Amino acid sequence: MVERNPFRFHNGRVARTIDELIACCREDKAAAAHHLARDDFELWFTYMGYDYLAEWTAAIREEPDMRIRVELFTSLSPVLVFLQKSRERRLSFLLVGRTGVGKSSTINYFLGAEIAPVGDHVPVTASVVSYDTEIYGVPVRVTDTPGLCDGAKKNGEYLLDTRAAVEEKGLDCCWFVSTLVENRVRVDEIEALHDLTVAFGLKIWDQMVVVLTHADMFQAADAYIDRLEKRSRVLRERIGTTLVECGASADEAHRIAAGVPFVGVTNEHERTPSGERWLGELFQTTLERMPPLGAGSLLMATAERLSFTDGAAPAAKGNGRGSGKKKDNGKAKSKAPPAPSRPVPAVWSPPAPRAVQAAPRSSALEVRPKPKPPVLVGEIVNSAPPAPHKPREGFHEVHTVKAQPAVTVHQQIYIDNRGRFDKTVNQHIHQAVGADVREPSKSVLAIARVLDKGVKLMKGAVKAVVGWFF
Ligand SMILES: Nc1nc2c(ncn2[C@@H]2O[C@H](COP(=O)(O)OP(=O)(O)O)[C@@H](O)[C@H]2O)c(=O)[nH]1
Ligand SMILES: [Mg+2]
Repeated sequence: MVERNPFRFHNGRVARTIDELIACCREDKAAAAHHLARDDFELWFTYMGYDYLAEWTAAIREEPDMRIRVELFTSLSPVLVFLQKSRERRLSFLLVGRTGVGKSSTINYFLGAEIAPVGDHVPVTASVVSYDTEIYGVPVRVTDTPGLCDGAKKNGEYLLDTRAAVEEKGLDCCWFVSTLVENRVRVDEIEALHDLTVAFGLKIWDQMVVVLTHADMFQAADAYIDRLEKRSRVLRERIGTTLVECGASADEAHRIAAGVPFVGVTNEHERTPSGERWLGELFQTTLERMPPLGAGSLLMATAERLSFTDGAAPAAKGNGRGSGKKKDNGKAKSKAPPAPSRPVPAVWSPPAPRAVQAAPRSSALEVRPKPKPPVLVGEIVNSAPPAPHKPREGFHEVHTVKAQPAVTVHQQIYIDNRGRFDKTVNQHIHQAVGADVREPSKSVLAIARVLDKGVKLMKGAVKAVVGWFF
């Protein structure tokens, strides 16, 4: 972190980094109040180049009650630092799976951007491909491994390339993508998982999510659930065996394999045949497998697509923005078991250790109907000014290409603020910066006001952090 000119408190203490500054403020609230009143922090943040924090500190000046202001400052500044750090790094996904299983389709849908080309041709040459892009200012790299599962001839260099592509800045999540259409685990797939484990070590399994596509191939919910269970079981067993072959002890292999989550998806529909909104499930699961800063980056990249309910009872009726008009709560209930109601904690506390075996659950996320490929509103390249763009109802404009040749709309993801999502976010933030966001008070409304005014990109993500206050 920054180490230029330290901040000197009037009581003689010195903070060299923002973390130290906030720690000092937490210990000595009077000193914090003293410097907040004089706008000293704002000046220092500006000097250090932490514009978001400077903006934030300036914005909370609106809060007349100094006690609340100090509380806001000490509780949320670390969160902003966390988000800023998350935004400055690169979000990195690794995709493994046979050609044609739906890797590109799923990652594009998931990230809300056309990152990897979708197609069904088998690669002629097996070489690692990295797609670098930026989503809402967050650098994103998706590394695809064509050929790795296709029996194409590969050598040690191939895996070295894969490692080089993802390890330079760290890997956030690895998706092993396979299709539900098949019941057997293919030799190619197992070999690929074996090679991958040898190349990356067992640690790659901490970040693994198994994505099972083509759920739409099953019309009956029972048939789908049955296949999902069987396929997950068989794959899990094979993963365990592979891990042992790669040098893991039997216990270790069992523990790792048991912890790998499986998510059934369909790139054709919003819901799986059993009625679950798979995108929310995949989002939640992926978030859980990521290191804290990776989760922060994912939030930052998707912040504009996330929105939050206002804290009214989640399932009983529509709760304000968005979810109310979708009228699908009832439908969801009739098809899938209702989400277990969770008490809203007054104060965040560390979550209980997670059960190793992921239990089936309903997602806390709500997802808009499947978007068509990004809607091209206009492709005006001549001098005529483009017609004013009006986002489709329920969508909002998220990206305008330079000179307005096209406007892309994405789906919104609605997150139930009582769900697991918030807990996961809090957990990540807690791990990353030790920030403990608490006190459901009017101060939080002040945060919302402040965030509405500035720091636009962070709005969704910070709301996610404090979502359950509303
Ligand atoms: N029915 C169905 N088709 C899919 C699904 N996912 C992908 N596809 C189609 O399968 C083909 C290959 O998809 P792609 O994402 O390019 O696969 P990749 O080679 O693994 O990246 C494309 O025609 C997709 O439209 C799915 O879940 N269901
Ligand atoms: Mg592809």
